[in-house]
Amino acid sequence: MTLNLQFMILLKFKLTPWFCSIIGLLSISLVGCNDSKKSAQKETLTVTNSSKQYELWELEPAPNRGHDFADVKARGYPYDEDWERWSYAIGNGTLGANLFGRTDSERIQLSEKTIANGGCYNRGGITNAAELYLDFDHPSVSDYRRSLNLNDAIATVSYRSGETGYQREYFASYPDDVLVVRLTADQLGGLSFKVRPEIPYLESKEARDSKRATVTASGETITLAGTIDFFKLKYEIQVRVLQQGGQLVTGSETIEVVNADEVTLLLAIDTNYELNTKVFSAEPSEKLDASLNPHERVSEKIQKAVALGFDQLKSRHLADYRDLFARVAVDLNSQVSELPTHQLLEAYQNGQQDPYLEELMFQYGRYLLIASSRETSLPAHLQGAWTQFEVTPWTGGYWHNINVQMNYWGAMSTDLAETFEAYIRYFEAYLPLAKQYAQDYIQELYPEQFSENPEENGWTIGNGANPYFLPARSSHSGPGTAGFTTKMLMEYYDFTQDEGYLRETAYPALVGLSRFFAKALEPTEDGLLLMNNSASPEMRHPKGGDHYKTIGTTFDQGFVWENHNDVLRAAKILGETDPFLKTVESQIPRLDPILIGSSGQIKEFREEDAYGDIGDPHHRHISHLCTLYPGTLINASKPEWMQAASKTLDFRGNDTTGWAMAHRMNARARLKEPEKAYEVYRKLIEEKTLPNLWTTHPPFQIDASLGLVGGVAEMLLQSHQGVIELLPALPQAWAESGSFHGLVARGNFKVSAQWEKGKLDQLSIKSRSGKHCRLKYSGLSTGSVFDENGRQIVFQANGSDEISFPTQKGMIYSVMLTLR
Ligand code: FUC
Repeated sequence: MTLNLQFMILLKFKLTPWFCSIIGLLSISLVGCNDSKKSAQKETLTVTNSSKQYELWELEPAPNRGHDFADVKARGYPYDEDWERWSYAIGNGTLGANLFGRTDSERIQLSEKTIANGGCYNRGGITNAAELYLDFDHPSVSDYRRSLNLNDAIATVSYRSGETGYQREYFASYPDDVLVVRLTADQLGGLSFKVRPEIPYLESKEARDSKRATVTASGETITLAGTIDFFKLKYEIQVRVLQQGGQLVTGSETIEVVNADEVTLLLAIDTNYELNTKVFSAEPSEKLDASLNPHERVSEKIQKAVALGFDQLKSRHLADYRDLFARVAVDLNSQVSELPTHQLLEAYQNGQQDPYLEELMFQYGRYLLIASSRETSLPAHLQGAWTQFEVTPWTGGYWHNINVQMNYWGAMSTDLAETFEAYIRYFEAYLPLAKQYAQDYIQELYPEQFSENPEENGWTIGNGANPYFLPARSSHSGPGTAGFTTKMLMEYYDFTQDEGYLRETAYPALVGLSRFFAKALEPTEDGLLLMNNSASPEMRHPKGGDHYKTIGTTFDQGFVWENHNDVLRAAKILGETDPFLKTVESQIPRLDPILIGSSGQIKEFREEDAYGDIGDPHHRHISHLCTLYPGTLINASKPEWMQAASKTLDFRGNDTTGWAMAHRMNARARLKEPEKAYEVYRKLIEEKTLPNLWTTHPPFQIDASLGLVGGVAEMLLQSHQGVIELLPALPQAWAESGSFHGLVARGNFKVSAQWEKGKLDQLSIKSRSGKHCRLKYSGLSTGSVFDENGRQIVFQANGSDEISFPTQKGMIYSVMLTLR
């Protein structure tokens, strides 16, 4: 375990003797505030990480009935139900694979984030890279089991056919950028199968999606080389077959393994895509470097992997992955289930309260985030890192009116900030074009505000981006969409406290956006500043029809408020004194971002009176509550807004799509409504979760799976108001006892806690950046604080529930709260 949880704060609340006996460890005599160092150490309880195993597993292979073309009209795409519901996804941020675990013909469906055709909007969309079949021809087997282990990011298959036992292991290595499949049999010479790749969708009906490809086998290698016309994309996939014992029979497109003892398959993918500004700004046919051939890069990856060999590949994969995954544990007092995953889900859907599944979904979300977004990859897209579609719904792109942000809602708080670096790289690459869009916008609409110095017009973006395309505006999501994006950039700083990043990336991004906003806001007669071309994402006119465009929606005004305030905060940290900051300061009081309507609701539109006057009252988006979550404008210091937000959520209801439930869950957690947060979490699992635990919009989208990670964390720990609040939204269902380990609070504090009967009884905090620590929990100020050397720390109390004290980087502090 890599957790650094040696340091802790031990809290003892107003424990009654019966409570002490229940929690056993605390049944020793309680110490007073002035007790000695020795007593403090003696009483300090060690919070350790649990090593609970999280696994998806089944006793049957995934079915593979292929695409259903019958209802293409209704859905708009052929539906590969078995892929979506039953296959297991592995990935390394760049390459993704869906595993079926079959014994007749195993299907490994491959994805790579830059393999794109014209897509549904003629501006690029990811498409299925290839299918790799392993023909075993084992039609009847026994003792079958397939699994996806989340602790190790390794999938397995095992079964018996005749006299022989077979095993497979699959993983997608980030350090070595290869997919590895290891096949063994318990009898020497027992392994015979054919490796047979297929390039799907070569017969596209649409010219924009057309592609050409060849499959050639030679010696131990099969090479798939293709071109997709739309972006003149070149891609290559190599499969290397390494066998021990037996022999290989190489055909023109296949390799047959005959009577081997064991086999390792290595697979690498690459394309001529390079993430840079040109890939967004150039014409489709000019975006990529035609002289670049991925062949060299793929061959190099394979050669390196061959040189390392299976054992090293596996240990390098495990070291890389475990370092991320094992940082956080959440125990909701559950037992590892003995049911295959689909039965576990069915039992839950039938009303069984099983905290194991609730933990599993949380850890699965963290797994999927690591598998779909890494430091050097593109960000996680609408389907994470996976697609089997020829034309992926919504291009499988980066939807900026909530979806791409939601992908990272759990990244910082569950100590996976590295995964967000993918978005930072992406942002830096598209920023020059986003600046051009701001210039165009201001020049066209506010020529009097236009500045000859391009930096002074800032930047802006629209909604539906992808690795090749950045939209300037959206027909249904207002300019606040860019503020939704900078919120993520600021959060990365708030959690990591990386000042270099704040200075070089986040602050310029925030200032740039505030500059754009400052020019685009229109003064009203009553002295307000309102955003024109404003929309509340995807809301339509009262009687249906077109998207509703107006002035000053809560979404747009709210994100201007958030960005303007974050700029000032960042400037203060960095000691920036740009005179433009005065403009920002003067605009904030004129934004009037929150209005309460006659139904007691947070208005979505200024012209709305009662709830539901405009648009769909049960719309999936709750854009007018984005300043509650992920923003901070609606917070506990404004109880009337909190109440109105709660009412608004009640009106909106939970009958909605997958990701929309995840937003409601986070919003309810922020409102400190534990039962309502839990209710919608349950509903997301019951109604929008598939047997492979992917969540669905529908269709399958990754956002809810990743958004719920943030939701669970938000129920256990909050820090958006400058104070670390413990167990702010702990529902009855989790209250009996439980713990979390390694969640991160803003200020870069690593926090672990344990509770019993709804009350905190252990808390450990490591200060990773040496910032001032503010803690909040009922009765906290009657306690004492000790550092890791047992030295008592003087803290300041703010009322009975809040304390604050300076910390030293790397130091651990313990607080003891005593019986009085
Ligand atoms: C947003 C949502 C849709 C869908 C799409 C990909 O625009 O409103 O429901 O999730 O993104």
